[in-house]
Amino acid sequence: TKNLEHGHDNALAPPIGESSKPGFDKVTASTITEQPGTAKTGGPAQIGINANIAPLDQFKVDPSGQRLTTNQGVPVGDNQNTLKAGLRGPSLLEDFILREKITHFDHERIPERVVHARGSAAHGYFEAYDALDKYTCAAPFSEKGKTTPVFVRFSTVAGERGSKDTARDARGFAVKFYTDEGNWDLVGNNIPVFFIQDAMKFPDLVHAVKPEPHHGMPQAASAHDTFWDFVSLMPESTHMLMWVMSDRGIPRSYRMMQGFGVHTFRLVNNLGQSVFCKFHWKPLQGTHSLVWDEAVKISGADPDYHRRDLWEAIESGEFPEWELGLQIFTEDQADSFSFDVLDSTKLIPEELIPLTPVGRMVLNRNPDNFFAETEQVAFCTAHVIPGINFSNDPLLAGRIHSYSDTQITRLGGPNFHEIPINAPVAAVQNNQRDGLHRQAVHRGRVAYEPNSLAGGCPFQAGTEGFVSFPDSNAQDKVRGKPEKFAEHYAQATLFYNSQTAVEQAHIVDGFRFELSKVAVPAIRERMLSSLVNVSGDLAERVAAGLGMQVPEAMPKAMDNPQAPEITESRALSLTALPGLCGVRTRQIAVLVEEGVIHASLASLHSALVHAGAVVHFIGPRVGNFATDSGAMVEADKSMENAPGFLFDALILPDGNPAVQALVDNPETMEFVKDHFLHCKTILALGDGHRLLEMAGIEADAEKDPGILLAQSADANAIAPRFIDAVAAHRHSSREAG
Ligand code: HDE
Repeated sequence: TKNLEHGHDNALAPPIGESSKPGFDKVTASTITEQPGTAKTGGPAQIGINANIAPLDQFKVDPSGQRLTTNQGVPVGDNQNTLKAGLRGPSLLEDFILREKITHFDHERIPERVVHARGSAAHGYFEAYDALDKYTCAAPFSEKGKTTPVFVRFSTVAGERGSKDTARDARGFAVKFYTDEGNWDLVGNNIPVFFIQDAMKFPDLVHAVKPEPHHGMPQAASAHDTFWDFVSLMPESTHMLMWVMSDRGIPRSYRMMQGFGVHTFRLVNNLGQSVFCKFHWKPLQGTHSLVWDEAVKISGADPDYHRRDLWEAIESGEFPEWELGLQIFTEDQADSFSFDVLDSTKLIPEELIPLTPVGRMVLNRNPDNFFAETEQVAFCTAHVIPGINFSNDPLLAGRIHSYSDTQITRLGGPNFHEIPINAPVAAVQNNQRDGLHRQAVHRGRVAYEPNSLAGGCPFQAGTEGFVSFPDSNAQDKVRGKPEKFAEHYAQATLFYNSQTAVEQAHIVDGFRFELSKVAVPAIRERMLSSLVNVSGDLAERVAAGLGMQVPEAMPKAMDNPQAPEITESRALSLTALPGLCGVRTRQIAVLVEEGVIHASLASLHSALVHAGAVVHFIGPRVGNFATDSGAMVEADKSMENAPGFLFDALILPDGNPAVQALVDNPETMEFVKDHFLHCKTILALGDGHRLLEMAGIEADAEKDPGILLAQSADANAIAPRFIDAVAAHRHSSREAG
């Protein structure tokens, strides 16, 4: 079973009664309420069992102890040799075994997603803190403690399926809730705003950012002419550009990103009353990012960096967790804002509408099969359930069409909802029939409604069915935009002004790098003229980095916009969410060589593992090294196969012969220097100080709390300080000067 395979007794089920929310009552059972015996579930949900497991289990294939067969179940005796007319004779057309095998192989690939092709996913559950029936009748929020199974896929946007994980890009954050009222997909990003206001522009945006069509370059990168040509002509994209050029564009981990539904949605309660709502996921692990040099290097050494991180965390039982918060607001409030809530290039500052925490999501199980689950999962913004409605955001409108449409090509027909990962836990009953790859075997002769021959079944659900909120809005048909959509800069400025000095410097670096890759000077200049409208400081610094003069500001679409409500918002800085997980899952490199002092490494190892960090011994090669005590320490990675920038922190060991051997190894200095350059914590023990000195790194605890020195004898005492320093993620004071 999956349990045994992963070695975790609790890998399948949500941990009963565990909650990060103080004062939150213990949950005693899944409250998923499917009907007994539905085709999909085969029975009622069991206590503590993620209700999406049993249905998927029906389709799992386990070859252990089984003989090889063709797809028709015919046993295959020889899987090595083609059928031939004589040993040296021609192969025979008759060989149906060869032909079936090759034919299947020839068709193994399906089209990749036109955007968000590169991604990784996991199973888990959502648990409601409280009943939210005041605002919505949506199933996941119907009872305190209710759990709803989820499948979540994270992705980059621009790169192709095999592209690197650490590209500068927005990240997809798509959540499929398998609720007892049908599937609800919250298809969000790690950035709360978008590049464009209207779906009409989406194909243009994507064509501009994807590899240029004549030569197919660059891969998974926005740093090229067509992207900047387009966005510099679309000032509405400026706010989103600020986010993507910031550290949000290079997350440390999928587990350390926020998620946002982006659009304004509607919640509707049982009385038919509605409020507006924005969805926010906040990671318990904190929001953390890479630095650009690190991201570039990682993309070479480990293009699967984020995929591996998510997989390993879940395999090791470190289940990533997010809190769902809602910004709930009325139409009157919406009307009073200086921006339009139907404009997806704008966010609602949390100072205006604070978040209401409504539940938590835990990812506790890796997929069994990447293709069957992660590749074939089909998210769709049209997948809503009673209690969740759309707003009139014109970007959302296009999405409601696009997602199910794109699956018809990608998944080969209109029956993709029957693929196990997409099938709802709630029973499906309707008169839709046939089509490519139909799995269901519908009984009877009735596939129409009204009917008398089947007793009128399936019957309309009436008031229990999905009701679209009767948004009264009778106006003339028009192609155009509401007035406030014409204001393009206030929130870009708000974002810039809300960042720390280091974050601002990274935004400058992001723009400078990307624009330096733009070959046409007029595009660089046009973009700079747009940045002048965001911040004079930003424009000057980017211009200086490009060796250009700051041009005249780009004329604005709106001369006298309503003044913004606030000029700074703390929540927009990554530092606002430092996380609650300390060093859990942080990757620590400990350099080893023949003769390292064993005792200090052993005590640090035990303190770090106890705190939840993942410790790797790294040598010039993998394998065993004898320590001073005669005990062996095994290097599980080498400096060649796992360069320094893949780790969160570094320990330099004590022991003269070991340090001398490390000095003599040509890769050591780069390993140490990258940790320093990327503002990571380094602890040097005893003789290991020499390695720091050789790398030109000065230890000054006042100036840089990320460089620690200790003698071997003090390893125990230094451990808590080291752990605190690693938990700080990065020591940016080093970068500042
Ligand atoms: Fe998507 N988007 N999108 N998008 N999007 C797709 O659907 C689209 C937008 C997002 O892990 C596609 O199944 C249009 C905003 C995610 O499988 C496609 C518009 C946001 C994923 C599509 C947008 C997103 C997609 C490609 C503007 C954040 C990956 C393959 C009108 C709120 C889901 C697919 C997964 C995927 C269309 C804009 C998020 C083509 C037309 C805004 C996370 O249907």
